[in-house]
Amino acid sequence: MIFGETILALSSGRLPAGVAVLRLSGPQTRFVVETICGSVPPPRKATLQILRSPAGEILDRGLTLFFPAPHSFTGEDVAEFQVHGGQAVVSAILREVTAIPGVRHAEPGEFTRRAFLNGRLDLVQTEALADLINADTEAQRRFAQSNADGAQSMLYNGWRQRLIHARAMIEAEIDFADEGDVPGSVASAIWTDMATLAEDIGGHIKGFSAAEIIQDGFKVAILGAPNAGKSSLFNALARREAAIVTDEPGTTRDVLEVALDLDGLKVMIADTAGLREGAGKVESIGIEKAKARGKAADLVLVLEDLVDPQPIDTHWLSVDRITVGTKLDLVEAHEGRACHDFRISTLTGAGIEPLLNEIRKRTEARLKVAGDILPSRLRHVELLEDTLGHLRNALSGSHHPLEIRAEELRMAADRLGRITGAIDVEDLLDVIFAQFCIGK
Ligand SMILES: Nc1nc2c(ncn2[C@@H]2O[C@H](COP(=O)(O)OP(=O)(O)OP(=O)(O)O)[C@@H](O)[C@H]2O)c(=O)[nH]1
Ligand SMILES: [Mg+2]
Repeated sequence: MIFGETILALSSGRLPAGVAVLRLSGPQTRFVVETICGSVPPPRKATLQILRSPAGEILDRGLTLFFPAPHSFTGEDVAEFQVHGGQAVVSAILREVTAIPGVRHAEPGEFTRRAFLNGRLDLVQTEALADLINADTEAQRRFAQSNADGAQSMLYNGWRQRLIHARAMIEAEIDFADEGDVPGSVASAIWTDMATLAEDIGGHIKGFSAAEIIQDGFKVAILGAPNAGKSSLFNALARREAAIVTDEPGTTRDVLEVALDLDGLKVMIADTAGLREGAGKVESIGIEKAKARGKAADLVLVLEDLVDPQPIDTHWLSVDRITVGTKLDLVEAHEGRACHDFRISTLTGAGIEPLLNEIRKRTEARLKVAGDILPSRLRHVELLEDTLGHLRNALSGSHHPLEIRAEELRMAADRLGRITGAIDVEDLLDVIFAQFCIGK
């Protein structure tokens, strides 16, 4: 696809920086490089050049890289300028280059959008690229990396081919039914394969919860009676004074949250208001929020003061939980109710490491049950569910004419094709590319 306009943006991070990378893509690229740098360097060879404004004023000295179409990120002629990462240097280059007719500033995600429209990447890969750029933890990075490489796309393309093949065979059966050319056993093999596929898709959809844990974090909520030591544990885990701690019951009113990186896994810890009856207006709102957070969590830590135990009612909670006895430093090690899974002291640090290990183990356990390739967006899950719905209609419709069952297979393949963008997705593009920053 040929775009009329050439686009330019700062593709590297915040200025000032040691080096800034400006990226240019489109039909005017050669002309711009010639104008600014005097000549176009050999393809893909970093070349030291002086960058000048069209009027001849020196802008900076830097490395120029030229990637001729179609072997570039966008599939168009692309150039990159690696220049000194000063605000004024970059502003001057942006200003001078966009003053050249046919060149303008790029919109967010526009380079990637061109790459997609030129078939350099499919939609799932572009989404994975956005995830890779936003990845904070090692697990997020690995997950995004494998999807950007095409693992997820390959899975869907393989499934789509199977659906298309099945439909072709079923239609052949319709066409040649009279001639008896397509033996019934072929059709039955096809339906067996489709039943397997339906199971695979169903299992894959279930893996989305693991993808959510990788991407959004394993959600841990700290619950307990007022003064149980929730905020103290929260601060110990956050390794900073993130929450106010006082000896007054009812200190915490809102839900506070910190993200932890436990050996490359993202874990979200929430501190909550102490649960008790007869609280005032503000505190009651806090308690409702605490309960809601508990219900939405993957794991709840139920804290209880070992010195002054005030058990809380948790019958409304159906989430995995760990009971934690607190303020261990105030009791003799053998004292206190021995019914807690863990006993900690935030004062001495006793028991905190084992508790963290347990949280990490539980997070890993939730990820292990899922396969290697997971749907990475709700968008994928919705389309996979549609696909599965049509596939199941085709499978269960043995009392329907074959034409109708073949049509269900076609719709299933169509829905799957919309995930990677093999099937018309014009309406989706704005949503997807809005996830990117400028220069990507
Ligand atoms: N000795 C000792 N005191 C602790 C420990 N953990 C918390 N405390 C004290 O217990 C009191 C309550 O601690 P917080 O962490 O604010 O308790 P909380 O559960 O967040 O209380 P609310 O927000 O009011 O529900 C404070 O005075 C803390 O200093 C501990 O491990 N050892
Ligand atoms: Mg608190």
